[in-house]
Amino acid sequence: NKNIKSSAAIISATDLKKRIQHHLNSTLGDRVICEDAYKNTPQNKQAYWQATSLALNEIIIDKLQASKVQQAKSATKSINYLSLEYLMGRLLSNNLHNLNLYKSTEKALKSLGFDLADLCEEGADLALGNGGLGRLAACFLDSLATLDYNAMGYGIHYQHGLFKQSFKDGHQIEQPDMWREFGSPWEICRPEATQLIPVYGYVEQQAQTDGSLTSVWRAGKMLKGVPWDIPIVGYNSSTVNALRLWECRADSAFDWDTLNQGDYLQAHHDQVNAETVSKVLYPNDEHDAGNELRFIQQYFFCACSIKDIISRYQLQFGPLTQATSRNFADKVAIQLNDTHPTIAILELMRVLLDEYDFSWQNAWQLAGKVFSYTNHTLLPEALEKWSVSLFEHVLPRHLTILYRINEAFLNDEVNAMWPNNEAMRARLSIIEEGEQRKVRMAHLCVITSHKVNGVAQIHSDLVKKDLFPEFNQLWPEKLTNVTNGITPRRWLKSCNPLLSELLSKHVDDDWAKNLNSLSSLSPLADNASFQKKFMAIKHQNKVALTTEIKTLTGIDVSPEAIFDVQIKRLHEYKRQHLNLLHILALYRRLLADPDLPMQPRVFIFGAKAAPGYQLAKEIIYATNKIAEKINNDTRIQDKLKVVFLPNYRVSLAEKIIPAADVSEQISTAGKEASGTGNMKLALNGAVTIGTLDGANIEIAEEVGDDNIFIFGLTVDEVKALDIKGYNPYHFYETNNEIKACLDWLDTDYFTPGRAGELSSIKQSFLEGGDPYKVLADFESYSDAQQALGVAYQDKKRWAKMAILNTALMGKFNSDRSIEDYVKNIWFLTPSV
Ligand code: 26Y
Repeated sequence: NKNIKSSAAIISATDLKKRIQHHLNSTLGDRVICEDAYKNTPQNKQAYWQATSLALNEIIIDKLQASKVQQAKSATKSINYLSLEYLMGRLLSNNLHNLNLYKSTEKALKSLGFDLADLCEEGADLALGNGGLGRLAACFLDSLATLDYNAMGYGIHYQHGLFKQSFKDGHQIEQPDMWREFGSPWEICRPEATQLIPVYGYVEQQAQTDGSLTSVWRAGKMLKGVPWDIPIVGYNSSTVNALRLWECRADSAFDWDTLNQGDYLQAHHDQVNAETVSKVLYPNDEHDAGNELRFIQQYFFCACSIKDIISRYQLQFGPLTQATSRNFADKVAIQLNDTHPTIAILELMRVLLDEYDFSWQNAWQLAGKVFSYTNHTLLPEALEKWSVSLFEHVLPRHLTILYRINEAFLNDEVNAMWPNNEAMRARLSIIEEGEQRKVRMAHLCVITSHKVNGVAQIHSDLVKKDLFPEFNQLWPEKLTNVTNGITPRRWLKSCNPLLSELLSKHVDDDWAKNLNSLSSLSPLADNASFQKKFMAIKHQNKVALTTEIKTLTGIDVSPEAIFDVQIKRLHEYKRQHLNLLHILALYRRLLADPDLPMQPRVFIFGAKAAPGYQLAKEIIYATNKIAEKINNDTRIQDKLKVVFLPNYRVSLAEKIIPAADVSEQISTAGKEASGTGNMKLALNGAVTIGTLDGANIEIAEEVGDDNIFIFGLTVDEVKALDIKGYNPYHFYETNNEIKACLDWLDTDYFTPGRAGELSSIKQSFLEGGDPYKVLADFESYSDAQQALGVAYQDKKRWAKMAILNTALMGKFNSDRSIEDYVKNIWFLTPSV
């Protein structure tokens, strides 16, 4: 096994150079003009990036094959991670770091006249996700391979990932993402593993010879699922796993068949065109839009994945039968990344019942052993509910199975605990009754799974207490916590090379694997010379970001200012508008007293708004307009700058995070399940200003109260306020600063000649009832910002805080999260 590990390490720069040249000359069809003068044209850089990636992928594929052999030999249990989203970002730099080939590739490219870091910028982001949930899946894949677990990620091969964002006169414009317009060097098509997926049609009751009735599904259409594998390279491990993404195509043979039966119009009535199924990632997060195509996306990918899991199992362990079903559960675990892949439960049941002749009891038992579910949100608007009529139309057979699961659950489990309690039956039923009957996907997940986890301690507590209290009563062992994590490979080693090098000089252990070892830096937090080195690196990273800001926005900022960063999807609950309100207050204070003693500040935003989320888009517009005014106001002597970086995505995060001084984690307490950006920023030495929400609480526990700025209402205080009745007008009427800033939004000060353009934000606070308690938390936030500004001016104090944040993030290594899943939920052993 040692051999597999070292096989990559022995590849020399000379060898790599040959491999790159080979791909330039043959695979890419001699695309490069090889005279020195032409070397750094955009076309050449693209070609060299592609050739380098192809050369690397060849090495990776060798390891992928070796891993498969090793995994088969060790006969280890596999984890199959089902997720509609994977925010992978770019792969070149990370793959090189994980294989320990960065230095030699750098050397190889240098001899060819190219800079590796520069070439890495050529790759498109794999943006097959919206935000936190999708990025978490990507971090988990990295950790699983690093820890030598046998894992497969399953998802959709979207033709277009998350939209590209630009600003036009301050407004968000969405453009299609073209990540694989000309293919991607990392993908391997696997036509041999194509799956056929029935959809639509009707269920027929068929009499058996013994007189019983069986349900037979006569499908109305066939979809074809073609898998594309992206290798997932472990860090300094021998494992390469795969992310298997399904592309949807029409099954022409089937359509031809229906055509010949004369059912052409019938078969095509109301039905989606196959290619559209994997065409585009839905850009909503935390808001369920609920339409047919999204539903078919979910089903399509679940069905392909379940069939693939079973066929991989059978290939290795032999036929799946009732007699061997225990073995299946010993070898296969399936994790549902939120409720989006819930249909996998119904599909597994259907396949076992209809295709493998399982009894109901056996099938249901197996499903319970195999599935577990992660909840990522408490927001009611994000909890998926699909209408029964849609189910009936698209998946009639699955609906009958769902009804039977529900019946058994209500009659056996609910009735045993709460006998003849109609109200409780209605509350817990998978079906929500009403004018439109709906399927509560989360209920199906909880009822089926052997474990259900939240993603940070407080969130998991709230899942038990507020979201599923009855389920928790029924099954006290089922609901549990796994605090999220991030991979230190991408979020420190690869994105912050200067800091990485410094850390490696002072920490004996390989911190990129054992992140806890960074705690040995704690004694150095007070050491003047270490402080100087640490802060010099922060400064250098800020200089680099300054250049990036200039390129992307034309705005000049000074690296001497505090870089205060809020980067995440745009949502009212995340409260970018609290940040904005405070910026208005600072601006107002500066106008009143231009000599106000204050460390210059740059407020940096990065955020995409869901295209249909009106208020979120207006907050972007307002931020851009306010930024324009502030950045050009000479009266305030550059003490305040506001930058909204367009097209926030993984690769942009990798540039912002190493340069951040302050991390804004300011959600209303109880609303942010965990957050993971908070971990990335703290790991890179940014100090958090945040509420007691999500993983902020655990970050505060790790770094200590002196090294974080906590403000605002707690979860219990928010609840109490809701019970008492929250009146935002109170704050508007009693706090002059709030009143002045909100009234400012009604004027044309920021939008000359167009008064009222920013009024909707004020309205959401007042007539809208301020659902996220922005006004209630404003003063406390403003005080915390004030304290933070004072702390920054004490250079030693700040350096100490920053260092301790980096040193004490060990807990948030995604390797730790994965080990938690392994011990409590998946029960895996490493294959090596
Ligand atoms: C139903 C559909 C519209 C939908 C699509 C995407 C609903 C939700 C989402 C995405 C949710 C998400 O990203 N949640 C975030 O998950 C992170 C990882 O656990 C958490 O850190 C973060 O707090 C949570 O908001």
